[in-house]
Amino acid sequence: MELASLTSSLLATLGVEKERFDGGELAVRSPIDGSLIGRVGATKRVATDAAIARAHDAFLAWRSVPAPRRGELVRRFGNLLRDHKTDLGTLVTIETGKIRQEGLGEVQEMIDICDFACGLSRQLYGLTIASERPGHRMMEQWHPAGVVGVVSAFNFPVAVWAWNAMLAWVCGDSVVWKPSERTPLTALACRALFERACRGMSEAPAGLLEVVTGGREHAATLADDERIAVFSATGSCSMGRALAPRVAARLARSILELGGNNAAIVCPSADLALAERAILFAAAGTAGQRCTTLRRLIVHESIADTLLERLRAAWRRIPVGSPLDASSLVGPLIDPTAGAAMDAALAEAKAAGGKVFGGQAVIVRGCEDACYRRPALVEMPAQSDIVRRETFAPILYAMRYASLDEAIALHNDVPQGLASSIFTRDLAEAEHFLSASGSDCGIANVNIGPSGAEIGGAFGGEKDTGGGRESGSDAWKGYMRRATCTINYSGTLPLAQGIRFGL
Ligand code: UN1
Repeated sequence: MELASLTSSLLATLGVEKERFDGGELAVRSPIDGSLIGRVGATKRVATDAAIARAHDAFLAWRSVPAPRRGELVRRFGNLLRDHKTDLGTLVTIETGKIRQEGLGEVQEMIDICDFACGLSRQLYGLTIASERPGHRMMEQWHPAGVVGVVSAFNFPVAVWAWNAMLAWVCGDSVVWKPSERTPLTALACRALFERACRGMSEAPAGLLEVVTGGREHAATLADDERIAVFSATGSCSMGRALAPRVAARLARSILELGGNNAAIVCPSADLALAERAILFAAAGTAGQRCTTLRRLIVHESIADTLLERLRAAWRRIPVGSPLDASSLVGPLIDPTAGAAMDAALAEAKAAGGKVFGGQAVIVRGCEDACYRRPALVEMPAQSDIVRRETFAPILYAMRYASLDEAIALHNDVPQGLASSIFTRDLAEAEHFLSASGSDCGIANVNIGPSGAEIGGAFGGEKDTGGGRESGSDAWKGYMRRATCTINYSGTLPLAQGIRFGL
């Protein structure tokens, strides 16, 4: 079936009306074959303003609905995702080009965060704190923050939005979502499913989810708007650099999840068969287009020849092809610009003394207008500028080390600080890597690759990655405001710090 008709039948099943993805000014193309799969309207400035106003009104009502009832809405949404996992997962594949397994995995990640958020809706705990004054009690309360603006990227078009939106909703917030202009169709599908979840739940006000479609200027509008209390953005470091100062200028809160330049250190004691499998998934999976993709390999010199030979053998066998074909492990890059960026990075690596293996363009029959590349493995003499930059493509740079201190120094010597891993069977090496003087990333793993995190942990990273935390653990606190409350039941008025003040 043609991708356009497959897309429209999936959208119809998911409840999206035809006029929403037909006839608008934004052309949506599938990276699978470059064909047109929809036309979405760009939200006008006045309509964006009205959407934020509706979201703000929704917040004013929603904040007083008991949190477990808010969790019930998220539970309903999660059940609809279960019912439509295959449809939405296929749409993710068509719109992003990720393979079917990963499209389904992305929807599973949404279902998981729904479960997590639903449980969380009964656990938005505050502390009780010992007061220094007699007859006083101190406590913390967590209250809804307001409207959460979510700007999401093409590579995880729905899961990362779900990390934000599910927490926001159970926390009593409303959401205005600006999806990537490359992936608005999956966003429309999520909105349709969410509207279905809201039906039959009288407490759910209209405006809990507003979707605005468009480009950078739409993201900037959200960043600038006083009514957006929390601005959560996922994307490149340059996008973060452009938007974060605008949010800071109005003293509002940002949650930033920006670029990664994730590395793995492979130690002499590592289980090489396990490391090889982990490296393959982390470096080549999602065609190298995860923020957590493995981009740098730091291998002990005693095992480097063996491991790199094994990896070259694996790289030679990676099936590149249409992501709808069950035998493909690597699908297309998002667009020709991404392919050109990959080619330019490989040329720069070569000029810096790199030995490039793979990376060639692949012509997939019937998909000649798309951009397929073989994953590249590049042995580098040093961590040169190109290695220190994030190229959003399947390029793995390999370097050698002699001492673990040297490896960790190399590991941390990049601007980004998202995900990291070490492969070792030596406990002391593993602990050193996880310690304060080890990996400087927000995610540090032992004997698994840097990508494919579970939703239960807080997700995000340091340095140019932006410092934000989303998803599990106590990331929910970023979507609420904290009130420190002191209650005096003593009948007298002792002042803190023993101050005496009175006539
Ligand atoms: C991203 O690429 O922005 O850990 C998110 C992972 C996924 C999420 C990636 N769970 O790779």
